[in-house]
Amino acid sequence: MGGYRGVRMSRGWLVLLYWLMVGGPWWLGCSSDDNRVNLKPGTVVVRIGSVAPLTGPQSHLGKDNENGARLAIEEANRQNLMLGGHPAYFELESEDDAADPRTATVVAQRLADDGINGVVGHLNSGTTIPASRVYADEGIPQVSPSATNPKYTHQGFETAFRVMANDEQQGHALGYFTEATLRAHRVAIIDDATAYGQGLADEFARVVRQLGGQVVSREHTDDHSTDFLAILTRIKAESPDLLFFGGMDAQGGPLLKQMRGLRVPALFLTGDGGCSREFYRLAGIAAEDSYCSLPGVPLDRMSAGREFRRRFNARFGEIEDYAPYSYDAVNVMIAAMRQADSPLPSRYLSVLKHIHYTGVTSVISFDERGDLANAQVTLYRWHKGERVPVEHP
Ligand code: ABU
Repeated sequence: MGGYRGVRMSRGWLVLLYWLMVGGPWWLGCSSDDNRVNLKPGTVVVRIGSVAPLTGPQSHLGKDNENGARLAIEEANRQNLMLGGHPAYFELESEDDAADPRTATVVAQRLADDGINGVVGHLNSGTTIPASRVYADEGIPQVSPSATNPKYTHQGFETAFRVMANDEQQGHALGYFTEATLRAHRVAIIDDATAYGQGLADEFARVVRQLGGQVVSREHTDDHSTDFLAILTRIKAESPDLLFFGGMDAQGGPLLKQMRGLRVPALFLTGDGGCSREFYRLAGIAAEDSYCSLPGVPLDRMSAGREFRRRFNARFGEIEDYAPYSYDAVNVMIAAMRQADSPLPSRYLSVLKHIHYTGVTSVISFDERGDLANAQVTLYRWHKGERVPVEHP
């Protein structure tokens, strides 16, 4: 016990000494990163925040986002990059917002007060949107790897960017797939009343109606419920061809299982929040022949996708969902810092706006709002436990 305390104290003194020796504006905030004690004098420490739910029913997705960001940070540090004539050392500040809007703004303010250089996140639209005002007020670039509600980039904040399709694009793809490919004209819709789930469901309903389909039932739950029997019983009475769920995998899986238990024969379709391996784990065999969408093209068809998968698997295991996007979100931020030759938000933000960066998931450049230019969406079917692309760009 005493020996352990001694080691901790001497490390603390080393860090303090280092502070005194190197000091200055390059040291932005404090960190528990032990690698700092080995840094060369004059090193610029660049802190990138990753914010996602790391506790609760979406923690598997949050951890996946964090791991994608961490892989990018680790690889950047192996490149011995220089910024402003100084060696650059990148640190990940991983934060848990528990998918809660209020917590998200508290976390965002804390990161801003700590002088974070940029933020990757948040995971959910319902947290990303309120947090984006904090980052905008502080001039901190924010790149979301997974929040798809259009409002995030439609608020006029010059600090807000996203590296995947938004829900106008996803809702459009889902609506066309329903009407033109599946030829399912009578649809029932359930959403979880969140910015993501309800927003995507609204867009899906709009496109279905535009194409001549009929919304025979429209139901809302919340993002905590686990019992959908009453809603499903009402929907069964309408005999829909297809049930669309706007929400996340933690509810989509049980919902589909209960739907099949009630012998509702309709096709099942959901968006990216329910297109994960966790969805299949929760729904079990009921997930077979159900459909879902994901922004982007299938990873194995991305030019650097297979190689990314190999590196990620070796470091963290299976990809859950959005890790390639959080990896790209960090890297596009670092690319902008390198072009600006500075990690300071006031210097690299203008470069980020006009960047053209070849990532794993796509060639990343942003439109005037901060949305991904040339965004794409792929539809998948679950077949023998695998997510098989059925319609892609
Ligand atoms: N895009 C689905 C999950 C994240 C969100 O937008 O809330």
